[in-house]
Amino acid sequence: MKPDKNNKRISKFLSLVLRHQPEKLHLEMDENGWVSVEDLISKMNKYQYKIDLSLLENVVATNDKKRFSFNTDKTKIRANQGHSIKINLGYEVKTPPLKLFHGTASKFTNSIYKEGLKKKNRHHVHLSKDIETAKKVGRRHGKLVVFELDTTKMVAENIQFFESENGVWLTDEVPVKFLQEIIRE
Ligand code: HQG
Repeated sequence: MKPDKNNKRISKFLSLVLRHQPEKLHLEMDENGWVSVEDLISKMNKYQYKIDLSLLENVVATNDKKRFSFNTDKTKIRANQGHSIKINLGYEVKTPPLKLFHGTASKFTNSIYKEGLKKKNRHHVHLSKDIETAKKVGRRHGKLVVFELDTTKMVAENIQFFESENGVWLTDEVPVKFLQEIIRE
C-alpha cells in the first residue's frame, strides 16, 4: 500500500477511536479526550494496524485537516474536534471573526430553517472561517448550500464561540435569525 493511502486508512481509524468509539480498542480516555500513545500503538498493532511512534507522528503531522494533537511530551494523543462522545476539550471562549460560514446540503435546509443549526450527533455546530472550506464541508452531504453567520449579533446576544486547535470554530447552536443563505447550487 502506498504510504499516503496507509496514512489515510490509519487516520480514519484514529478518527473512529479518538472521536467516537474508544471502546473498540478498549482505550482509556480521560475527560479531556486524551489517550495514552503507548497503549494506542500497542492496541492498534493487535487490531490489524501495523504502526509505531514514528508512523503515528507522521500521520498526525501530515493529516490534511490537522485532526489530531499530541501533548507536549508526546505521551498522549487526542482528536482536536468532531467528537460524538462526551469529553471536555477545554477550549476557551473566544471572540470569533466578523463572519463565519456553515456549509451544508439542500436536503437539510427545510429543517434548518425551522430549528436553526443544531449539533446533531457532534459536540458542537462546526463553522468555517472561509467560504472555500464551508463549500468542501457542505459538499460531503449533497447539493451545496452555504450560510453566512452574523457573529457580531450573536456575540451581542451572549452566544459563545470556541476555536479548535485546527482552526474550526465551534458553537452550541445557531438560531435561524443569524443565518443568511449565500450559496445554493
Ligand atoms: C446539518 C468534517 C437538519 C449540518 C468537516 C450538517 C467539519 C441540520 C449535518 C466537521 C440541522 C451534520 C463537521 C438541522 C445542522 N436540521 N440538519 N436543524 N442543523 N444540520 O458531519 O458541520 O473530516 O456532523 O448542516 O470538515 O458537516 O470530520 O457536521 O450538514 O469540520 O475532520 O447536519 O466534519 O471534518 O453533519 O462537519 P456533520 P459538519 P472531519
